[in-house]
Amino acid sequence: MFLRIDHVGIACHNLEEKIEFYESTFGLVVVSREVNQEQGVKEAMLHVADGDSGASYVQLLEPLHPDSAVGKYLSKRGEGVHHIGYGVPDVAKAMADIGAKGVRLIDERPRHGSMGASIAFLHPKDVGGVLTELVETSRH
Ligand code: MC0
Repeated sequence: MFLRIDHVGIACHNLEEKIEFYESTFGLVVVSREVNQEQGVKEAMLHVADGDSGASYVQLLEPLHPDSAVGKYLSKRGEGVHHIGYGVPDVAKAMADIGAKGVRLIDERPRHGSMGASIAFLHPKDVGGVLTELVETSRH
């Protein structure tokens, strides 16, 4: 069902500071920056590696406002890993298959994600406390 880990989403208070840290400490390179109003985030994708089934990234996330998903997460838990995004070949099919197993889907239909991907979230309470994202992308 999963092709790869597409990205690990990391919540932070200051996107520019965190980009600087990941660039200078790990030598990662920002390949995309976006503001996603629907998700309430300003985010950057930093390329980690390429594999046969596509690339993987670190996604740094700064909330646009305190009552957004990432804003609430930061105030409750502080900075850190916010979610894991798995690459899937067909997000609608993955949603149907996983939903049929009793895992709550946060999204009723795929939404717009980073770098043109179609995404959907699974409820962390049904995935052992891990907010899980399904990512369908044609990028490699
Ligand atoms: C909240 N909880 C989490 C969590 N966020 N657990 C693990 N990981 C997370 N990231 C837990 C809380 O600790 C709490 O547990 C319970 O879930 C309810 O949390 P809440 O703070 O009351 O917040 P809710 O219920 O209003 O919303 C939580 C929910 C929400 C996961 C449904 O954050 C959501 O819809 N997330 C999906 C969208 C999202 O995260 N967008 C931002 C990334 P306790 O035990 O205290 O009750 S957008 C993105 O990443 C895009 C751009 C992309 O990848 O391309």
